[in-house]
Amino acid sequence: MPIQRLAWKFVIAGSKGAGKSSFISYIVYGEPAPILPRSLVKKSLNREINGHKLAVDILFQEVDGGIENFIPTATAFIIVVDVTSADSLSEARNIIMEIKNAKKNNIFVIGNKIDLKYEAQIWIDDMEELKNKFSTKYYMVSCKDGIGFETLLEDIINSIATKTQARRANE
Ligand SMILES: Nc1nc2c(ncn2[C@@H]2O[C@H](COP(=O)(O)OP(=O)(O)OP(=O)(O)O)[C@@H](O)[C@H]2O)c(=O)[nH]1
Ligand SMILES: [Mg+2]
Repeated sequence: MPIQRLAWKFVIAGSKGAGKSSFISYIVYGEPAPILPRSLVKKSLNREINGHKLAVDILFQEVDGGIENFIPTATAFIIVVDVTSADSLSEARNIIMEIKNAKKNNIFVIGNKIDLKYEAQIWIDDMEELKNKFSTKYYMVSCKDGIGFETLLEDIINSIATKTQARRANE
């Protein structure tokens, strides 16, 4: 079976201090080590999805400020929300609307800092609202203690690969 080689760019956006760098660090290195303030990191993976062998290079690009220049080339958008900040949710909503206006999909919302749940201003209901309105998937995580990362990347990869395969099958 031939191996399909794919290169994906994941754009990581969200409010200041929401945990974008920590999220990338956790996904790529398995620990919340502080990395470069504006991260650009690659992770290579081999997977078999729906009977297809894939070799995927994922480039994680942290975006600070306007997302518009990053929309055309992104494969997926990961919007990090700090659950202790209501403003962080408003900012996420604006970013999602901008992506949707550009007719792009593959948007994943990350509710981060759930270790601070007693200080949370945002919870599952708010994430469900985004999901219903914008068809976004969401995950609740803590980049501090690693909760919620068990199947997160696999789930995102599966979701994108399955959509890509379905699209190719229709071509
Ligand atoms: N308690 C807690 N703190 C977190 C968590 N994730 C990130 N932080 C802290 O939040 C602060 C901001 O984290 P960063 O990963 O730098 O966030 P960022 O979105 O990249 O920030 P900017 O690039 O400055 O916008 C740091 O002090 C982190 O240690 C978490 O899950 N729980
Ligand atoms: Mg950062």
